[in-house]
Amino acid sequence: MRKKIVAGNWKCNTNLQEGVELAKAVDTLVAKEAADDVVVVLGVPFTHLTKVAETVNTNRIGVSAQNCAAEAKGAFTGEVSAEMVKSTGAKYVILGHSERREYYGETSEILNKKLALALENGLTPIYCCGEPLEVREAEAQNEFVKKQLTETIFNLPVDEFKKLILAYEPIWAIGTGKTASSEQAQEIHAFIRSIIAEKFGNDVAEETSILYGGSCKPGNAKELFANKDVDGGLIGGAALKAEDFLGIIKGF
Ligand code: 3PY
Repeated sequence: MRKKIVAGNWKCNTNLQEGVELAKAVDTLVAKEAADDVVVVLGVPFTHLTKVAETVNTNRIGVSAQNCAAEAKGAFTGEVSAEMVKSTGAKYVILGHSERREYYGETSEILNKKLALALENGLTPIYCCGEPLEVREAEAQNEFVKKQLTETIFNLPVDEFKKLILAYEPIWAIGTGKTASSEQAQEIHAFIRSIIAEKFGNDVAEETSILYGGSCKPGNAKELFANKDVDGGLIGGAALKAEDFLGIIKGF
């Protein structure tokens, strides 16, 4: 049985104090109201990792970075390595988010280095893929996503691949209020699972959790998560309010 996962991506929001308050509120609500079989992850800014990991019950809530350096260590001013992330108590790292690809020029080559370092340091990558609007309009989303995966995570040995969580995030649905319809989400999730099966076999494909991201909210989580190939969500704006985040977790 593959895992059901709801991961928040706070992006560049909240100062440290606000972040700790939010983490506390999520921790309390999750302890009281969330189903035990849903894995909950908080993707917080680097500056918050240690404090958030000290604040939440890390047996229940996983802490995630939103990025890590493509180098292990050295003269790379401003970078935060996978080893540093791990040393804070974080267990996950979001990699390949479209905002990183688009605004910070993260290519498949860079992402391969980040993936290798994250895995070497025992972090679980939450690996994002997804197409921009013009690709969706040209109905070329499957080829686009396949290329993103073929150039990166499909190069991993199967035992490493099995450690990943995938997130499909259509770029046109990120922060726009637009959501892929439940059918659109199911269709591409099923496609992603089928290409994982082609590459690594059915058993691996069946065990891989594929999250949906892009304007997922309490109001649409239930419908999205009801799809057989949607195993949870990577949540942007709605993860910044504890009640909304819980509402999404309860979508299962
Ligand atoms: C969004 O839902 O806006 C996201 O980008 C989640 O990562």
